[in-house]
Amino acid sequence: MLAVLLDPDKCTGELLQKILYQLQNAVPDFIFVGGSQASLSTNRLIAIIKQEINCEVVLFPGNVSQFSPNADAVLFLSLISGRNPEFLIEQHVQSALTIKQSGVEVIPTGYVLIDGGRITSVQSVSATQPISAENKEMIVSTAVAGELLGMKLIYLEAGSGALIPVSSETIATVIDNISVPLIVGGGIRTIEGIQTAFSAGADLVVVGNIFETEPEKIRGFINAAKINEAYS
Ligand code: 1GP
Repeated sequence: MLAVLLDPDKCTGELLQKILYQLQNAVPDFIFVGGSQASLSTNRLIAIIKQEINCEVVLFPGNVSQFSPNADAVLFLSLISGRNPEFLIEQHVQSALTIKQSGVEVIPTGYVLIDGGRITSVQSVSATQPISAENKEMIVSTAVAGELLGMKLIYLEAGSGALIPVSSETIATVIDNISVPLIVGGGIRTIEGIQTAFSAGADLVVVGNIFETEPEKIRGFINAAKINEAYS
């Protein structure tokens, strides 16, 4: 499956119009909404998406400010590759009652940041170190720890705009060791890139950055993911 990631602070004006036009013609499995920075625009973007497109909207929040009761679900992310309590539990405590009372579906997600060849926003904002892409043992142990802690999804993240996406070897090794679904994202810019991740076993691939500069590519990616789904 494919999720198109929209950052509420970047997807505005003419770019948003172009993105909506694409999404009206090819609907992805999910639209993820989120970014690394605090945002007051999440509600507005979700309202526009809901008005224009028939697709599940899943929050992929960088922090508590990005929660919206208008989403269909929220990835309740714990940055388990890092050692910063702010993103392991603090943001969760701050948002727990609001999220519970909203009735929005909550998906506990183990979020694993892997070095993607450059310092990405998630690394700098979270003030955590990514796991080296070479350190397969640490990556797998972290993913399995997330599963054992009860997380329902594991998300292997190279960081938005990463130079090097998570490798197919890493995806395959993690898949072999966990029994919850696997999300993969960060630095995937081509249809071949999503196909590589699917072939390695990713259940859901997230693509965002490339569509901010080339929104006209959205339809092609979604159609390629649907073909892949049909044959898998
Ligand atoms: C980022 O995994 C997502 O958190 C998607 O990455 O923006 O590089 O596609 P890109």
